Amino acid sequence: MKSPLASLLTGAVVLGAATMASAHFQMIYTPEMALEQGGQIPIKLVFTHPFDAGYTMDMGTPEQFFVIRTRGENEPVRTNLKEELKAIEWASLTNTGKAWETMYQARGGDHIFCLIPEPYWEAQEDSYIKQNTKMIVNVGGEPGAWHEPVGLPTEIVPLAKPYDRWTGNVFQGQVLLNGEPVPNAEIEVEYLNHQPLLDSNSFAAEPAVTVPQESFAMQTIFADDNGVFTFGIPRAGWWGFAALDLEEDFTYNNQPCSHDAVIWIQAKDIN
Ligand SMILES: [Cu+2]
Repeated sequence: MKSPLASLLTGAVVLGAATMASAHFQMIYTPEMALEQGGQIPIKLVFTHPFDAGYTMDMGTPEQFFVIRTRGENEPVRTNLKEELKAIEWASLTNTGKAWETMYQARGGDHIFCLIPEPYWEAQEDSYIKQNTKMIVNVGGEPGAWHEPVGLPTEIVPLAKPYDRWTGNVFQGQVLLNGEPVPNAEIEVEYLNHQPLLDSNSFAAEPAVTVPQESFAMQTIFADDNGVFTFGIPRAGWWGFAALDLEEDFTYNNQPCSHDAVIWIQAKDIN
């Protein structure tokens, strides 16, 4: 977090960034996080601007993509999925970007999907962006280890099940860097506002909601002294949380790199 003075000094830069309608978000998407039963589920990896289905960035080859399956007291089973990925093109409303897909055989319990992407060069910010991302699928309501850290370099550990939130509940998570809480971490929050169309690898043109003012497209919250953040969920659907720039002086190819952590939740209406 910048001090007010630092923000003043870098005002020009901040103003430039503020013209972006919404934030970069790494997605690991599948239609349903809370499945009744196992089976083949589609997984799409897309680096995009989910609120407005905006510019979709070209993903490189992921450094790692794996899933950890946990179920009751059973030992966690880690499966590498990187070799299963197939390259696709994902169409936003304004462009097409390189993305990835695979099919996965889900069984009972929690499946913690983890992506460590190749950093993305963001020329507008003279910086790389690396968003380590988690998305958790549960099958059959069987308990798993959704609340345990995986051990990613940057990670959001959920303090509430990401797949069992009603609309109106809160979601809490703890932001970690190398296993340690990140006090006052800045977190951007976005709603997946355009339905992903899996057959055509694109977003639906129609948004679910419209904003009263541009600030609402990408909400900003801060974690507390323990790296814990709280968000009240106003609407059913997918919400993404991106904790930004968690590691000071992190670099890639001798350039600055924002080392981020992303997690997704899927909320349902209570009725
Ligand atoms: Cu962006």
